[in-house]
Amino acid sequence: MFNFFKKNKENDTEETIIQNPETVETPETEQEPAESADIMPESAEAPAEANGGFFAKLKAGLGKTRDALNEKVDSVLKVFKKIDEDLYEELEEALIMADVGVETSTYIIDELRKKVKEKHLTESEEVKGEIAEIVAEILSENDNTLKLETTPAVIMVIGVNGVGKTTSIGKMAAKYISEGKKVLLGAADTFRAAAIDQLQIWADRVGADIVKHEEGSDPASVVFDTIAAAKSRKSDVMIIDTAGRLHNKKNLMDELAKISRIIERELPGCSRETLLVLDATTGQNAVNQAEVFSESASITGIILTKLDGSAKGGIVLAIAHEHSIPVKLVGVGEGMDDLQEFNALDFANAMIGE
Ligand SMILES: Nc1nc2c(ncn2[C@@H]2O[C@H](COP(=O)(O)OP(=O)(O)OP(=O)(O)O)[C@@H](O)[C@H]2O)c(=O)[nH]1
Ligand SMILES: [Mg+2]
Repeated sequence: MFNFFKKNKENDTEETIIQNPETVETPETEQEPAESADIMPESAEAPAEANGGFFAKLKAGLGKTRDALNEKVDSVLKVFKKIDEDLYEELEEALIMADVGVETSTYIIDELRKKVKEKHLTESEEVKGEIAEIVAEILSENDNTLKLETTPAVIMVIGVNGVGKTTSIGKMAAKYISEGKKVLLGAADTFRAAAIDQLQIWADRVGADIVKHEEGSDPASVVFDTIAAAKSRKSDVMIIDTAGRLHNKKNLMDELAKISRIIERELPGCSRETLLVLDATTGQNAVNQAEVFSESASITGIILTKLDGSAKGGIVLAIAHEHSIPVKLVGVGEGMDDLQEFNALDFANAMIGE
């Protein structure tokens, strides 16, 4: 049995993570992490090949969000048949309730007013397609593609405790290896021995190389050695796991900055992604985390995890619109192929399309 997560609990008292207690919400799903860490994901054996498979999975994964957003909008449209102020108000309320955020909900309604005017729409049933289009536009505002152009390319994965960093790294590694790439993992979450073990298990599962040091060692030196190994082994992608918790926020941010400097110095000009992992079940708190991490790290993209257990996927719109950070990957389950590259149109359709 692995005990990574039990350790987590023991450490809870010394944790000062970036969460505003007032906005922290209880995740809607009970996680059983110790169990899930143990089991080889079933879906690893049957990767969804066709795009249709991915879309079906995305739609299923977004089921709760879809219920929250799509159903609410539908019920408003059923009651309000004419396009008038009352309809706009009810729609805005429905968006806010679905965790889209006040600013972004207001923006969507303003855009809707423009479209209604331009197209001379009068019946509320015509509105749904327009909302879906605005949602797709918001999600396409930023470039959602991962840039992994150099050899090695570097992906640094950051985020608060428990959001799904290590799991997402395992899933990414599996994907790149299946594409024939050579993947090297760097265990720079040295805060807990169990974190290093967890990454090692993923490395073994997917057939990636790993560089690791002792618990408590300097994460920047792990990164230094990972870079050296990536150069000598000619790795295509180097993925760095980082600690989600430290004694305080300043330590965490200083550590991330130090790792960044090492990468800049040792691999100048390399393709580099700094991906912030956010747990969709935490709703607006995820948006707060994006704000805090943006202050210290040059985030190039978001990995939004646990969408499958969340009705709060609407936050993806707030993140894309209010923070201009592209969502690059989404986690829709615990299986190895449950991390998908973000596709704005598919996502908009899965969230609010027919
Ligand atoms: N349902 C679901 N669970 C997920 C997803 N991504 C991660 N998880 C689960 O979330 C739990 C925590 O994941 P980790 O990868 O250990 O999180 P972490 O950010 O590395 O955590 P620390 O290292 O403690 O900071 C595990 O049980 C994962 O299986 C997802 O997309 N969907
Ligand atoms: Mg981890």
